[in-house]
Amino acid sequence: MSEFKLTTLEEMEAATERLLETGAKVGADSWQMRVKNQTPHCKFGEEGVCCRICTMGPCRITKKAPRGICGCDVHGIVGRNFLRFTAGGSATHSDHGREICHTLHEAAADGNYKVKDEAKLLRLAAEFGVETEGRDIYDVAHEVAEVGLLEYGKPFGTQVFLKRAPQHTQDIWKREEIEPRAIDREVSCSLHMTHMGCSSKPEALIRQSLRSGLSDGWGGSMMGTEFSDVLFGTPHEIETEANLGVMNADNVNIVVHGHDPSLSEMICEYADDPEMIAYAKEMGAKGITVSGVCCTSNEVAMRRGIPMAGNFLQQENVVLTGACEAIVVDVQCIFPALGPLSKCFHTKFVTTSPIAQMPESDFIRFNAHTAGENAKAIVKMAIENFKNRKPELVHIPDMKQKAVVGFSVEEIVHKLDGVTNTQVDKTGTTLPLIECITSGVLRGAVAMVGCNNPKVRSDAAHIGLMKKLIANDIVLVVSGCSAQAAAKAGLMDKRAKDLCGAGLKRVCELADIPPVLHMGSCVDISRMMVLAATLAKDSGLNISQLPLVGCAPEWMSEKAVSIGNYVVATGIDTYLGVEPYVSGSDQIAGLLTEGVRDWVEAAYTVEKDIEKLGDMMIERIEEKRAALGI
Ligand code: BF8
Ligand code: SF4
Repeated sequence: MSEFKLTTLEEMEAATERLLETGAKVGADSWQMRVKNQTPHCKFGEEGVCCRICTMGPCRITKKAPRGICGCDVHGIVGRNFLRFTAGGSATHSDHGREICHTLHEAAADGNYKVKDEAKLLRLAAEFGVETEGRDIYDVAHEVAEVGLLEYGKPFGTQVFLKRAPQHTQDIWKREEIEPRAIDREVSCSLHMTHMGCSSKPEALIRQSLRSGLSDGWGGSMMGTEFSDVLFGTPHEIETEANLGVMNADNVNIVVHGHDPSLSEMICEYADDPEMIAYAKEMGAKGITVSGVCCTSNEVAMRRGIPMAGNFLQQENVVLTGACEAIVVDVQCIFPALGPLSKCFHTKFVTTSPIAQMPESDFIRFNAHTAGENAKAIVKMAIENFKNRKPELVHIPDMKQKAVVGFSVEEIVHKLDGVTNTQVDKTGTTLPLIECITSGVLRGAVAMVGCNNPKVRSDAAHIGLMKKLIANDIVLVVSGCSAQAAAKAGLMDKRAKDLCGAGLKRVCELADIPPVLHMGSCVDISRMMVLAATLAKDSGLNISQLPLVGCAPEWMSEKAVSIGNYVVATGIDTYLGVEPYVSGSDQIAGLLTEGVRDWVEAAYTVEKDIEKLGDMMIERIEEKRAALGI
């Protein structure tokens, strides 16, 4: 085995530079160029002080003009903007979850989609009160999907998954009146509250921001995760690779991008079909390589070991390799830039969802009934496009790392079973992990998530913080583009244990895990919520007492704010490396960074200096330990 070495940021940046040279040759635009045109950014927007929710405006708050025309002050405006931002994220994650419910509702023994994890389906049926005795598994699946769909708009009560939280957390949500009722209701209510002439009181707006976030994390996203597991299998340890070097110059390269695994799962099926492989060979290629970008990539990496070509800010790079026959997208985080960019190359940019329609793309409408035909047509289209490659433009950076992924809660518990002391039966629990933490072998855990953002040197915060934390015996659970940053660097290679402190290194050896555990896509942050809930129940502590914090050092999307809100509202302190648009109101900023602690036992910390951000997380973890006397 070759010597293990992390890929450095400089190496990754040099690879990008080389690709941008190809881009310059063909007259391609890039995000690096567009950032220059867009900076400096609008200050009113950055501070969150611009309001355009009615046509008496737009109004923007300055010293000279402290109120909008309706009389709304800066705190009302900033708070409303923050709530709308959150609602956008909750809606997006949750609508993805809803699509998965529909896919499950279409599942059939002889259909495109089948039930892969029956045990999980039966557990969900019990949780949802669906009768299973003597019933066909597909009847059960359809009824579970229906109950799931009803969670979106049920008229009375609160969301069913809230019951998964420890009683203490549920009590807080009730006491603070932030229990989400129904997913769509919280999104609608957020839009209602922020309509002209409704709420302008900071506390009310931030409370609803937490509630809307919770409707996502303990509702829409959780549904997305659970039902995807039922349909496509619950992830277990699997080997894969990451970075652009996973693309293969000799093969037809299909890149899947977006979030909903329904499409990418089907593409992977057909790309593996001997008939398709034979066709690719007929067309002059040696085979077919499917790789991924963003969360769709995480989904298929976790379940099938499909390699990860890159994360958010690398999506243009896959086209710039000149070796991408098709980039096939579903929803979310897709640069509209891919349309014009693909036209500079032979690449087919295939959009598939009515939710994400873009100019200069080939639209192949994808749905559960026609999924097989659609996927086959797309794979064929890519194969037939191989001959259109311009060999002089082909350059795939020779850069990839091995990664071990697939750490669902079920898999983490399974790994922990391996280190259980046989005298007392702790199998099926998180107790071995809790013991590692109480004994101090592990200091704690950080859930690192979220995007890339040109405001931060790409991947630098993710990778830098992870290296620092593992050296301090803090284990990482990661998802989304953060997970891909880790994988690209090599931090998901089990040999990365050598970069850990002595305690974490020992744990990695005993449990046979890498120090950075890939838990999936961004909707899979719901897995982290279940893990935190399980740790709290198994230890008898409250979630807020656990030496565990959340971190999104390079975040950019509305979804990330929805996530942040539900993580904080679940009692987990959350550290951000990019400022949300709230600095214009000391009251809103104050609530988020301190005030909400009185409600939910956790709050946000924002720090752009990444070194400091890391120190603050370590400090917080140590404070929590000290409070527990461990
Ligand atoms: O949902 S981490 S850039 S890909 S928003 Fe998007 Fe951010 Fe990546 Fe996944 Ni999540
Ligand atoms: Fe201006 Fe008020 Fe209308 Fe907002 S709601 S645009 S602050 S008048």
